[in-house]
Amino acid sequence: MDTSVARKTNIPDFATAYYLLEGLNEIGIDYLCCNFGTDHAPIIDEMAHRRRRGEPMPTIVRCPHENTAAHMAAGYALVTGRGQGVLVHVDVGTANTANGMHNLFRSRLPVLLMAGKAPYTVNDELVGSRDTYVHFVQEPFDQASLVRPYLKWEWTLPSGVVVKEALRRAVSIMQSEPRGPVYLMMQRETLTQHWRAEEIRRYTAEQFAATSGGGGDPELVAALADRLLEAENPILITGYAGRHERGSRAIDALAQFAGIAVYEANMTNNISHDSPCFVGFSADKAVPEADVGLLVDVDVPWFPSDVQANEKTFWAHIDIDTLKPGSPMWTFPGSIRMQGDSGRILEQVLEALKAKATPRFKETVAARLKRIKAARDDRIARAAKLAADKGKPGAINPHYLTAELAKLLDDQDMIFNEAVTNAAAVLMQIPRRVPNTTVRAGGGGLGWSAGTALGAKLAAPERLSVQICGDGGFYFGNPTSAFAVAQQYRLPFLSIVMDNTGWNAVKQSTLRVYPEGEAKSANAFEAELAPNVHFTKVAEAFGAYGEEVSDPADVAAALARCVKEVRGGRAALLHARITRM
Ligand SMILES: Cc1ncc(C[n+]2csc(CCOP(=O)(O)OP(=O)(O)O)c2C)c(N)n1
Ligand SMILES: [Mg+2]
Repeated sequence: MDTSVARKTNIPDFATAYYLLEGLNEIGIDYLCCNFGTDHAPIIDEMAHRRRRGEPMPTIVRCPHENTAAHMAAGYALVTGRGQGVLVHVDVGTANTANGMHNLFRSRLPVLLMAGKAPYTVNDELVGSRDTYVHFVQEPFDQASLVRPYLKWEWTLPSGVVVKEALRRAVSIMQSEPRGPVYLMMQRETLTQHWRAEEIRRYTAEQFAATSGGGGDPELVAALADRLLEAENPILITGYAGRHERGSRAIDALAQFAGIAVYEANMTNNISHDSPCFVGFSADKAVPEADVGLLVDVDVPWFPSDVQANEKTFWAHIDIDTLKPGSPMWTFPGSIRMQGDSGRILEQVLEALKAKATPRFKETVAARLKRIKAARDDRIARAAKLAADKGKPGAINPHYLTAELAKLLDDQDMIFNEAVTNAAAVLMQIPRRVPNTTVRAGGGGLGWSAGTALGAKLAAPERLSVQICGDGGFYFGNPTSAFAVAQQYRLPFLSIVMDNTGWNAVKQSTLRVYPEGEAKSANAFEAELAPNVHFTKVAEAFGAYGEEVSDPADVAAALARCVKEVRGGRAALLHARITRM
């Protein structure tokens, strides 16, 4: 029901907060992940008002910690492509989302973050005026600065009369490529202002579209096709083309037609790992030898400190974000760069190449595909060898554990891989066929996988949603908040905690910089965390199923029991004591 119908009642007008909720519904915000405070009194009252009147508004998910709320929006956007709303409390709630905003921004995921602002009147001049201690201490000079490095747009709503216009602008910007977070702040007095329904204009999706990524410049497309026609050793590295099915299909089709070895570099899985052209997760050895290289939707194709790129390689950089304007430094090559939808651009390249393909080209490709197959077989054999060692009691081999998990998963099930120094085991041992089903954060803020798994489950209730994290990552993820949401909103997810007794990444980083340093001599890496903790108790406190496993002989059965619980509708946590750091 829109406001024109409401006008037929005897209520002459409504508060801005009423139109805010209606506007959110109109722009496609199905869920508001919320953590409330005094700033939200007008919104909370209008929620009850709309509910009483039977009027639509987003479904509310109350999150005990904002980190859960922000990352739930990430999970939902990963699955659906659509940004949702996150509503938090003034500056302090915003600060608690900063880690999430960093991850969403770096993953190019849309979200509409909203927060109140402390009231500005103090003598009860307006409805919503300051009435409690915190109103006098919760207005910093620049609230948005807490998250500004991660925003595409921000605004303080100046008046309720433009609330729907502001929402439409916010959603257009967050959904335009490259996608990302937007932030709307609202004062209490603005939210309580009353307006007549006809004073609030609507801005329809039909007339206010978002910008999508376009196709490639035909001249550059032809130039790339010419290079591929002559290439001896072409490679393709991608990080996030697989977020769209079209990008995934286009990469696989071009790779198979032109005999291109495909590597994945962080973020998500992009083509089926069964593809004859998929060769693994590190292009380090291939980069110096490539004569033609395609960088497709990728942030970090290799670490320059480890790899000497060849100055003669012709690089084509095709990306929804070729400029990386969110990063002061970005140093990867591009002999040509095409910004746009990688799926569309690679379809153009394939079409151009098909028109030019000679019998000699086809012979070269056939020979190359044999070489690529040998590299594939090699990698698969290496992975199997690593998984064959089960480890020892108290030191389960992560490769074995993840290989056992792989046996229990369906193609559509989703993995959120926050395993840090064991992330490679997850990638190697759980081959995926469906793109965008094993996801890592594009950012570096730990504590994302629990909330993301919950948000993904909200978007796709029929799929299993699995968080795999380290013991460090488990703490960062505000697990009490995550398991509370799982229980309250019936969002069963599986949490697998790979406990190596601390922050191995911190230890390894110190060793990389100072291989023979003081920290090594003293064996003091400042990385050990509390020993003998039982993470299962955290899950159990919220009605979830918990199992602790330290003997490799018990791993398969324990995993099977946990997966069964989750498929049956109850969250579960497996605390695995893996090889110590
Ligand atoms: C919010 C946040 N704080 C700190 C860090 C720095 N950091 C990176 S990896 C890491 C250790 C993670 O430990 P764990 O999850 O147990 O994985 P492990 O390194 O042991 O494999 C830390 C503290 C970070 N990335 N994000
Ligand atoms: Mg650890």
